[in-house]
Amino acid sequence: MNETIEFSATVSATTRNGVLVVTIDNPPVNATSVDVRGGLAKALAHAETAADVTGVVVTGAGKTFIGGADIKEFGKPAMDPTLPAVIQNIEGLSKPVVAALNGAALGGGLEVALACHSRVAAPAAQVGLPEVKLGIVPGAGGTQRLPRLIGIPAALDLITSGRSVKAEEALKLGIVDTVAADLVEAAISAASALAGKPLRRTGELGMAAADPAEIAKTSAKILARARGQKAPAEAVRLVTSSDRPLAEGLADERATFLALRDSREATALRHVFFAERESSKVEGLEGIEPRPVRTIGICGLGLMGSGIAVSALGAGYSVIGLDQTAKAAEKGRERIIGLLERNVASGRLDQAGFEAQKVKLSVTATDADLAPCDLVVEAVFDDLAVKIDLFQRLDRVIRPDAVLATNTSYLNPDEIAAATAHPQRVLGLHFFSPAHVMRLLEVVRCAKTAPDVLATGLAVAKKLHKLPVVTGVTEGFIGNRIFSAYRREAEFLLEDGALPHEIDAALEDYGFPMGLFAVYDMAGLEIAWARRKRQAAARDPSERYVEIADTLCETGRLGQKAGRGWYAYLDGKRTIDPDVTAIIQAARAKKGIAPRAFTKEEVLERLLSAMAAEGKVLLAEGIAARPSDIDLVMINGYGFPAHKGGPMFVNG
Ligand code: T1G
Repeated sequence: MNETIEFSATVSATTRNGVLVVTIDNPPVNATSVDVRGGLAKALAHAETAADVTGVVVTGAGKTFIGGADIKEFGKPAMDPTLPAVIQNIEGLSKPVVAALNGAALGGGLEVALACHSRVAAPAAQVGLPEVKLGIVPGAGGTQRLPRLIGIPAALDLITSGRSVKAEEALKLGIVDTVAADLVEAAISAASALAGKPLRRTGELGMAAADPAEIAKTSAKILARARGQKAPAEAVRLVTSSDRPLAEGLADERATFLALRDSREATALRHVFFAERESSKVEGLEGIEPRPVRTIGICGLGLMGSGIAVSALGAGYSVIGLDQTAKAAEKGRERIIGLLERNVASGRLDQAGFEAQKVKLSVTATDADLAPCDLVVEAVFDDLAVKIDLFQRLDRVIRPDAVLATNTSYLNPDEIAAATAHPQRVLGLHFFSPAHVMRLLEVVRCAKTAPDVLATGLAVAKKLHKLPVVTGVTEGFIGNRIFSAYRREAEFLLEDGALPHEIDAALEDYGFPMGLFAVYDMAGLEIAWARRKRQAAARDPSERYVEIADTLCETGRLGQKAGRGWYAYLDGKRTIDPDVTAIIQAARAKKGIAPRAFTKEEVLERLLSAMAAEGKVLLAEGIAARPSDIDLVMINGYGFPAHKGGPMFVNG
């Protein structure tokens, strides 16, 4: 084997059969840092002049090809060589350059590959341009080269969604030319075969004809979905105008990228990106091994339990479902199988996957059948006595080292744990409904939860592809504590002069998919009503209390299912209900409040401040470990627009 040439600290190469095989080794994801860019530039210059080099292969060390530009360098002055310059060198090299995609080629990573003259992917590789998820657009040729390679419609879909595609789909789309298990060998052969031949330079490819009406329709849909975000709109503009001269398109793209990179929206989304990677780092758990989990028991196979089961089966766990009777257990199985069948119908799961998951599911009405479980999650009726009784029964059938998790939303897990033989093995896993869809998982650290049990909860959350946020014990944990505070402030606003639809409009303009009162109606008013009635005796009479929601419930306005709540639902359509307006006006008069109009800005200011104030209390109480955790909970559990960064970021 020829000697290795070190072009920089992170870029080295060896020559094999006349091909310079360049490897990028910049852990953890081979981001195109300034050292990587410099090393690549030197390797290309060497290849151009070295007589013994007929072609180049570029590949990555580890499990990622290139994870993109180094997001940590954003906000710092750009250092030469810039990525577009390196990419220009690749495309313009006189000798063939072949990308050997050993893993994820994302953002700038795919842009490097697009400038290569051919692309070979390993079967496990994935490619994508996720920049819009960071509030920016591709800044190194993606919006100009990808359409030239796969056409404007396909490029529009990938760039505005930011989704990644696996190797097989990339092959079908024409992003990669070959999928090969023996990756580098295949890439070397491809480079040798291209030596001395005219090279396919992506930037010089003609643009495949596309139906303007189709493009206009797709673009309109994307803009509607963007809900006012700038990046998707700019991506649409750049891609749909990419049939102009390459240099012009690249200049426009770069200027747009730089402008967006420093925007509030991009800063917010970068905050969320890093927050998501921070949330599973829990102080004091360094070096603590989670307990092995292979079989998960799920007690209660209703909406929540069946969702958790689907999530667990999808992650490769065996699942034993328990319900009160054989009939209920069988009904639960049908519900779970039905959800799996929906995954097959939607293409999210193939038939083989369906069969493999189905055989890993068993259901029972007999507690003792849970004996093999390493973890048992209860999702039974949210009543303390019911949960305590269940956990005490489970104590008698599962191993002492098995982990017990409660999915309770509002009960005190410490009280449940205290009733068991081994409280150290109890924690909360608060899933959000539907549990097989929602990423957020509040991992509740009870007073006695053992460190390795908490580590087990985090490890299971990661395997379930959930976003874990650790919370201490308080009523409603992080999410519902903040939600209660923000809902309380919204009801104060009603008394002060605003109306439900005005508050909802302000929230939807801000980027919430649905306003608070519309969500309230969808979830139903009775659960909050029951909790308020439970708390009535202990309520501090000096505290402001709004009776409007109680009046609605007392008059049968229990929400969408009842046909009326905060709104009226005529034929399912949500409409303003003058009777509700009258109830609100009467409540104001009863307290002698002279109502005033509120602008959307004032409504938002009050609601966002209420969220942030409650967040600060949760931090002071040690319930939340860091402000960014609170942002993640509100974004992933309550519709807070990610491109605003979260209530703590906004008020930071
Ligand atoms: N820059 C800097 N650090 C990054 C990074 C990046 N692009 N990607 C990941 N990290 C860090 C991450 O913070 C974590 O750090 C560690 O790597 C492992 O990440 C010009 C301008 C590649 C699929 O958006 O999707 O290119 O917590 O836990 O699960 O047009 O990371 O260990 O300290 O996610 O194996 C576009 C973002 C950038 C891809 C690997 N690229 N990254 O997943 O590891 S903008 C992206 C990912 C761009 C160009 C534009 C994933 C991954 P720490 P991880 P993973």
